[in-house]
Amino acid sequence: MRGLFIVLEGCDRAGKTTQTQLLQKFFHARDRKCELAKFPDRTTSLGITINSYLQGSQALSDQAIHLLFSANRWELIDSLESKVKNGVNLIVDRYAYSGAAFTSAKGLDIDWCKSCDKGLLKPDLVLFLDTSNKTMSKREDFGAEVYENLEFQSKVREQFHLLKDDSWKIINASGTIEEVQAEIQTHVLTLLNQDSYAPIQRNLWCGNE
Ligand code: Z5A
Repeated sequence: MRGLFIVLEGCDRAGKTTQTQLLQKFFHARDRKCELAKFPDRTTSLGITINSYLQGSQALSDQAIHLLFSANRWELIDSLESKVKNGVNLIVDRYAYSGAAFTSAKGLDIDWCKSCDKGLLKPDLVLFLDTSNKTMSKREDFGAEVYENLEFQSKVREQFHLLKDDSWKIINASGTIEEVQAEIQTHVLTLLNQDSYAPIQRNLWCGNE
């Protein structure tokens, strides 16, 4: 049986990294194979350029950085797909939804933003960690990178909500770490209890979304 492909999305400091790590423990406690991935993946040569942009040391046009974020997913998708097909449950911290939400929040056309990631693997489940921008801004290190200001983050949140589809579950991320994880596990358990899954497909944004 293939693994599940689960994505955690949300605005800055929503708790995605914290929750992906706890969710991996949840899988391991059930003797299920589980690996984590994260976008941007700052370890590749494209990722190193993205990192310089995010830290403010390299300027790039809005279009160029969007294409780099997308290319960073395309350069890694074969390896991610192979893991899922070989039975690894994959939990991914940010994906194409971040790409479309962040760039369209700058005013670029959302359909253009989505088109660059059209045909990537479609997740089985997208857990959107939703919380107020005020709550996020109080969390550690908020403000360290280029997009981390409240006005921009509220636009991003609005754009995220335009991207919801049938694979999305909205999680209230304002609770304690344990409360958020409990809500996440409820949705994951529903999937884990299924006897089989439809084949994973490279059809993100290929339908009517
Ligand atoms: N970006 C883009 O523009 N286009 C794209 O295609 C992609 C990304 C993929 C870097 O992303 C930037 O890239 C990001 C979007 C853009 N810009 N912004 N904003 P990143 O994922 O590498 O980095 P990040 O957004 O800054 O996220 P983060 O640091 O990974 O935050 P997080 O994972 O959501 O939160 P966390 O690390 O789990 O928690 C942050 C702190 O809050 C930490 O001290 C925790 O202990 C604490 N925390 C977590 N949960 C709670 C709860 N429930 N209560 C209290 N405290 C908590």
